Amino acid sequence: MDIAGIRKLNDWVQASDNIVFFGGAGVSTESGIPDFRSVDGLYHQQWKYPPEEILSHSFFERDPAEYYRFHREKLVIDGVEPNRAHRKLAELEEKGKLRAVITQNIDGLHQAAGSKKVLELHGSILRAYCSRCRRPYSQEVINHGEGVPRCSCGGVIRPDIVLYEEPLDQDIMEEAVRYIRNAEILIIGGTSLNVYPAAGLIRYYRGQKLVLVNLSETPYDSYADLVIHEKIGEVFSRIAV
Ligand code: CNA
Repeated sequence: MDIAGIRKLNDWVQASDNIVFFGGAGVSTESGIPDFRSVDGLYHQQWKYPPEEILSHSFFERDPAEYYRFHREKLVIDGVEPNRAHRKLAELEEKGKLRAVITQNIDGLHQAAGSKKVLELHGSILRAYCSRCRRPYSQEVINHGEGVPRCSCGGVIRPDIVLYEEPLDQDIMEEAVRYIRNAEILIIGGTSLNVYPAAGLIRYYRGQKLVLVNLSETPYDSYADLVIHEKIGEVFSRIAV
């Protein structure tokens, strides 16, 4: 355990009321949701197509039945609960220290933990809408139904997530940029920083306290002021509020 690194992070957190967190799939692995790129992540499992292809706009249009098979088997995990990282972030916000959580995750676990200001760059599998008439639907039809869910207008109902090849919501991106640009401490955790444009957000940070908490190395390790290669739930459980 990187005790010195965690102590430094804790000291910085105690002294600040302007922390922003930016995270990815690694934040939810300790809740039992596999990420993409770890050894036991989705990229290393046997599936007919690579996840990036199934989770693309063109694949969804071409073969929604196969998409939904993958979606229900791999993206929807019943009974998951927020872990120590989600909960600590919610507590830091509640105490007025953390301004926003910016996440690439689509699992809704930050909100489940009580976080209020959550910017979901890639949407959420807890929302759905018709791809033709945009009528909203409950998550039940996409996550627990069978076959390809259809709207009364005949259109295919889709999850409110950003598929590969689709643009990110510009309003959310701009808000994320504002939070990052004005942050005193930017903590980045549980992300391989491989997926753009989300990973590019890091360049907007102008402070002196860029913290990376990630199990494996990232392309940005050398930019950070503090790097902790540990499980994020364990690191955050040692941060006082
Ligand atoms: P990624 O590319 O799979 O990277 C995850 C990173 O987290 C890796 O570098 C791991 O080393 C690291 N990691 C795994 N577990 C931990 C842990 N306990 N503590 C610290 N670090 C850990 O995932 P990214 O988020 O970088 O990639 C972006 C994609 C993945 C986004 O589009 C997400 O929507 C998508 N995704 C989301 C979920 C989810 O919502 N929970 C799950 C799987 C994939």
